[in-house]
Amino acid sequence: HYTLFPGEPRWPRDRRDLTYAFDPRNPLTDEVKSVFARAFGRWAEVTALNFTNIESFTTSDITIGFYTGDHGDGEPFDGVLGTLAHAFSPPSGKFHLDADENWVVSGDLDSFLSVTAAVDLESVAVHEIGHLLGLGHSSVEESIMYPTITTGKRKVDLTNDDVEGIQYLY
Ligand code: TQI
Ligand code: ZN
Ligand code: ZN
Repeated sequence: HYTLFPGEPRWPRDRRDLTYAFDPRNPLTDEVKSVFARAFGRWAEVTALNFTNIESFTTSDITIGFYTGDHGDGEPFDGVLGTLAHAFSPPSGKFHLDADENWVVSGDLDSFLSVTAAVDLESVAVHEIGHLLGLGHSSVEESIMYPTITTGKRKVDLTNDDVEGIQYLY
């Protein structure tokens, strides 16, 4: 079953149109940006939430960046595997990814086979956006919010449990 953060934090009712921006210090390809757009889309599909990519990193609701090691928030990244990414509960909007991971963007099976310790970016993004919106971890193994991911695997489809959790909040 899904869980929520203590106090059930969520984005306020009058904030259904949320903006996100990428840290200008790590310029990303359109392909990488489209992976995040797809990941947001999976949650937008089952809620009244809308997500728009804007340029301004200082004014967006959600901020996304790739960082290595200690990046100033007291939760340093740790190189390949271990911690892959973290996101904070509403209304923080901070979504950080470990730049040292071997992120797989295209998601096709061949890219997993050829990359050591490959981590599927879209799978991690869908999970972390769940946290950004207020979901904790789930005990349902197939769910997006289950706290384990298999390297070289892709898990991007919301389960009923994920949908029930997000629809309770929004
Ligand atoms: N990062 C952890 C996570 O996102 C950070 C974390 C631990 C956390 N406990 C938390 C965040 C409680 C919010 C609330 O779960 S991670 C997975 C999964 C990670 C883990 O790098 O370990 C995914 C990132 F679910 F597979 F374990 C993405 Cl999908
Ligand atoms: Zn961080
Ligand atoms: Zn998690």
